[in-house]
Amino acid sequence: MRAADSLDATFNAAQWFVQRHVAEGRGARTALLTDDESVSYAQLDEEVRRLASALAAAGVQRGERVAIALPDSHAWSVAFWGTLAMGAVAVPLNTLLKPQDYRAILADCDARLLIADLALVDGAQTAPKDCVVWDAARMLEQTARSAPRAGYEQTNRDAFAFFLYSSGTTGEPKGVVHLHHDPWICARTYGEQILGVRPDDRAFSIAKLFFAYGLGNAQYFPMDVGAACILYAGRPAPANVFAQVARHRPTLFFGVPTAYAQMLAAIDAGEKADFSSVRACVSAGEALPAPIFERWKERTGLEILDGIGSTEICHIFLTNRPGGCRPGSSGQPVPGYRVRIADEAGHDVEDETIGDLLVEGDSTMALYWNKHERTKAVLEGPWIRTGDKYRRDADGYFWHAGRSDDMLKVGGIWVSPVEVEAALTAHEAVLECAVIGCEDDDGLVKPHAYVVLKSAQGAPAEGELQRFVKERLAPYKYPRWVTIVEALPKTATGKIQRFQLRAQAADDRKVR
Ligand code: 3UK
Repeated sequence: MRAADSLDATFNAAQWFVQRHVAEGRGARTALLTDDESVSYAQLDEEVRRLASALAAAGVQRGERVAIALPDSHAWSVAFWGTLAMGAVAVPLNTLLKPQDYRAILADCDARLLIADLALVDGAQTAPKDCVVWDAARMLEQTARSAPRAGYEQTNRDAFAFFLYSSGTTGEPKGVVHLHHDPWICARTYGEQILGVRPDDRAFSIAKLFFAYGLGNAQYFPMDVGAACILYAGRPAPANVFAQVARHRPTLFFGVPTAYAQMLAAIDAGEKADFSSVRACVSAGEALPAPIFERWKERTGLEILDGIGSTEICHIFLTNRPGGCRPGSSGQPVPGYRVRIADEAGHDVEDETIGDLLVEGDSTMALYWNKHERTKAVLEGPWIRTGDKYRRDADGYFWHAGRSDDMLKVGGIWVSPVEVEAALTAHEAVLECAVIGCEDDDGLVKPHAYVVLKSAQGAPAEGELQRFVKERLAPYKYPRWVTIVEALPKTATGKIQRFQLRAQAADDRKVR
């Protein structure tokens, strides 16, 4: 399915997902539900147009980047759609990062303006010199003060709409560039044909809005049909999630495998959870182990639809369907996407043979910003290489078989072993180290560090190396296990042989 076959050349995603509902008489419907308010589509549309004016008054031009570092909230939604409404480009930022990460991203995208919760991001410390910084209060003040823009900027359907930063193999940020038509394609494909999103749905996502997964789950899928988005600013610990579900009664629930495992542990420990309002549970970000699917079904009566998506493809392109789940698999292609598995020469492999996954669909990114060579390495005409190894069974179900790089998915979020190794090596006691992924008791991958010390005398105290990494990197990247070893396995040329370590680690733990 191609946008070019269905959309006018002029198309603004904010107009489609926000203003269209007002124009078609659905303005009174609820767009956003938070702990303290309910926001209608009419109110959101007006605030979006006010912010669009405020951004223009602050000097933001069409095509320039507006970075957003806010918790999931009413303000987040106004900031995102308001930026698109005036033809500028939204750059949602992960709120768990460290100052050096923000500095790198804000410089790379050349942000003209940063809207930030200053408790999360210190704008003065991280924003480039000519970048205007608004804290959330300032944004609300500017929005209230500005007259609503008359209409939405008439952008091209192929104009840049938002960048989503993803992590590269050495931990460097990669800006994935999406166009105005991309979320529309995801809504026509996964949203419409797999979820069957309806106007009376209420969507709740554990994955935050700054992830491509969360953005579709709790913004553009519900907003495609005038349904409600439940936005929660806090930490998605099981007790908080259960409280949100009890309070807002979502019909669509989106999680990641680690969150389902934590919720199951909480339920088994006696915490009360009532998922009776939910008609579909979704999991993505990393493979959902079959035992978690089975236990969730036992406890809640609900199936979890595991699907694989990527920041580059915008949302899910392979998925299990209601009633047709094969636990442990990623299901079958979402209508509108073509999926193939290729061998090293680029030829399609036979069923049951592992190869490289390639996907074709019209929500695929335009490019990696400022990364021309990286772009060429993954895009092949309309196809994109996901970097995943897959096999297809005789019934057409796809099974994840690992990554072609060393990248790890931890709690559904990228972790670069190279970045964790660099952080560990900065510790005075560490001579060298290697980080690999090991499975925990739920079958979910977490980082495991193998460390060679400079001297046995200077051994760091228990937990010291983990604390050291947490201080330097986003906390979710720290190694859950540290093993001190005499030496690391190496090739004749001195390269660390991660596969040897993985085999070695498999003796005491199950390893990927
Ligand atoms: C891995 C999976 C097995 C896989 C995402 C839904 O995760 C998302 O995007 P990212 O860019 O990562 C993409 C990579 O993550 N992966 C994701 N889901 C699964 N592996 N089974 C799965 N179900 O390596 C993929 O290439 O962070 C997920 C929607 C939008 C997204 N961006």
